Amino acid sequence: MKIIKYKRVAGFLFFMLFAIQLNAQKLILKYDKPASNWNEALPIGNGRLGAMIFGNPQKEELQLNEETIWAGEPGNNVPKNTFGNIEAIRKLIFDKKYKEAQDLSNETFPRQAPKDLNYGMPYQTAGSVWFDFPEHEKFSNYKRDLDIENAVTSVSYKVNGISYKREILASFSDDVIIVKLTADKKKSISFSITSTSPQVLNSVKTSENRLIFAGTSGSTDNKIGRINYVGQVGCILKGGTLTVKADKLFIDKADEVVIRIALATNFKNYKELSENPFQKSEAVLEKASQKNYATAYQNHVSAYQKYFNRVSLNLGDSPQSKKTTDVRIKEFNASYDPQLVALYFQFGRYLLVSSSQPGNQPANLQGIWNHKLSPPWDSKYTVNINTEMNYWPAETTNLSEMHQPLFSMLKDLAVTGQESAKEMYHARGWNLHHNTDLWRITGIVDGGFYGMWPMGGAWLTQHLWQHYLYTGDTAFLKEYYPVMKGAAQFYLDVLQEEPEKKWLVVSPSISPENTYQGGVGVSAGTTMDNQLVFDVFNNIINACKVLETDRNFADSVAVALKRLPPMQIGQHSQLQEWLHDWDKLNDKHRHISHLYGLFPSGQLSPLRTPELVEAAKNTLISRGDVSTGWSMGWKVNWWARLLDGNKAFKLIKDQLRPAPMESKGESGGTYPNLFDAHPPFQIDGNFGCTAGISEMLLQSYDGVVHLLPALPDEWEKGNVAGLKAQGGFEIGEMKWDKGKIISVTIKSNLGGNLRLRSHSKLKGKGLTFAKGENPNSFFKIPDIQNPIISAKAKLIGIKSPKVFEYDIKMEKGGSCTFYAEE
Ligand code: FUC
Repeated sequence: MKIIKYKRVAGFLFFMLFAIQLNAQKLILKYDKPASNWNEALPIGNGRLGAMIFGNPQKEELQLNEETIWAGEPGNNVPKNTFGNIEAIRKLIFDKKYKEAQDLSNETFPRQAPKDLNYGMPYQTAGSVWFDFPEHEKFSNYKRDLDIENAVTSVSYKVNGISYKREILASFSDDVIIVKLTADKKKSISFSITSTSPQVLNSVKTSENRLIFAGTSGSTDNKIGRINYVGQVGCILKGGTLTVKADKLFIDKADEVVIRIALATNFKNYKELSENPFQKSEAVLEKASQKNYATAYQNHVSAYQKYFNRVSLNLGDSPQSKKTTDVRIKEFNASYDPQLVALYFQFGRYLLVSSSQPGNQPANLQGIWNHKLSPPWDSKYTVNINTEMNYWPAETTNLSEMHQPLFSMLKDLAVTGQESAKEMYHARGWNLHHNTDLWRITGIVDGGFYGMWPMGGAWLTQHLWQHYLYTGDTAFLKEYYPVMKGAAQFYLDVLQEEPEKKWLVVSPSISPENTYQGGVGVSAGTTMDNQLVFDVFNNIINACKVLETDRNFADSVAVALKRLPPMQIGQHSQLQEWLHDWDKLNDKHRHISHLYGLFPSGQLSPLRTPELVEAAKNTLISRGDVSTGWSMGWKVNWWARLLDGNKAFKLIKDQLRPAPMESKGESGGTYPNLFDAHPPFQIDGNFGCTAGISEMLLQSYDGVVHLLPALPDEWEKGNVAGLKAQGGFEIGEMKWDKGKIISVTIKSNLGGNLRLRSHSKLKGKGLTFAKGENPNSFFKIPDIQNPIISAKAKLIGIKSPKVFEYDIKMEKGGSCTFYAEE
């Protein structure tokens, strides 16, 4: 009896150990070699500070970023005296003189920034801090990893029989980068520390016991670099000695060393550079150095986990998860490795927590990680898809607070954008075009083709309304109402009556970066613009209702809303990209902007607008799968909205292909460090695909919370917890097997009717079959006009899966659990 008991206990312990082991393996990126290039180095960040860690035993590099180190100085880039030409371009478009319209746009806004303007400033690196271990050239037992459950990276290896370890984190609680160096033999740690920077103006010196590096950001176009930064490196030793020379710290025979790097700039806000970076970095370093490493580590981990631990995802496991991450990426397409998808998903959440913290700058094209002075597309904010995509996972993957930096940038843009609205369009409110930067520019960037898109405010303000729909936070809505109103005012003023159907349209504009005839993209009433204005107007009308304010304004918006063009289905049975049926059959362009209506907007639904959905699907098929990283990330979301889990998974496979070696192009993938490749590295694809994985498991739009809407065959069994839905609902836990829900618990933060859509029949307390319109005001369905369908289109109808819809009355703070009906 006793023996059996012991056996059981031992068995249980073994199982637990194995489970813990497996669990410990779960959310880790691991490698058996140092990084040989930047795309193999591992990112850490606390929202403000970022570092890429290379893990080379002999010469460790910490490539550093601080989110406000941008070239240039305060100021907008709005061109003067262009309104006349905008009016002339409008006339040419309505006279069908499209080429002339494009020419005039190019002439008015040349491809090269004119002398007195700039086309946006680059985000820049501060340089690197280096640790030199001259004797660590030959090493064995090498391991390097990034543990995204704790937000810490480690390197370990052996030299001459001594085991060395580095642990590096970007502290969320102390606002410094901390490195802990240990060895399993006393007096073994001897190395030097220095810093280098590619910045033209930079210096490195030492004080009594610190390394101090400083610099000034670059001057470019007609802008002078005015960001000054100071970094301070302090060391605390156990045993050994610290000596300083001109530009180096020397540590000799220490048992253990903890290094802290503080980095600050003079940036106060987009118009003021009045902070003192030396004093700031000194104060932060001194405060952080009071804390011992163990406490600092604990504080960091709990500050990070407060956000990160809200969501868990298990899609299954396989022996692949024992391999190094680079090998798993190489083998992903030919292997069964569902855990890599969960890791990639959680890595996206890790990146958002690490690059976007409340009170800071939003994540730019590379989040916060960039080693260049002149990075691709300046690593700024491209808002005709990229910046928005960065924030798609914010609400759905339960990281609502990480959305805040985007909102506060919007507050700035609602001020700076008044200049472009007034000067270029003689309009009230505010707008921006397809780019902005630290200085909140709102004028045209990259000339009269790429830049002729006055829709940045329309798209970005969707995030304000979405945040409200997920959180129900009316104080937030009130605070940001003026930003939303300013965007709506702009479109009320710029809409033009087109001559044929008398619809109201934005003119001039483009369907982002695409053309409908050689070199010509400028036009009026593109489908995406119509969809965006439709959402801007609906949001403001709904916001006025919630806040019981501005009735007259809402009424005037409602009048214009009725005059927007309907969506159209063209001769190839496609969703028309332009007001006229100009779409090319062989078009493989990476932007499929008119599918904005399908995702992220909720204007199209397989159940409610089947013809439009069929047309959108035809468009998506004809554009093909493989494209830039962000384009594939978007496609995952679209296929999820088309309820095709297997096709969405195919796009995840494309996204998780090893990234091509070329540093440019339109065939994306994933680098060994799990960063998305446009190529080159661009972080939007990480966030887009993370959002897409979430969208495959849970959707909330179309009046319902849809459970497991697009589950691929490969994820037959799994569970997820913590995903969020509109109306303040949250998945407590959802388990499925053989593609069917076994059980689901849903929590309600706001109360109200929960309408569930499920592919499995459910049973449980409080469940009734859904009837009529969802009374929950967070689930209003937009009133979509019937499409105009070309006589040449051949729609064959789409097959929608059989679904069950239920209503449950939820109490605020309550939860409910349902099970599959056998
Ligand atoms: C848009 C895209 C490009 C790139 C750039 C940053 O212009 O068309 O592919 O992602 O943004």
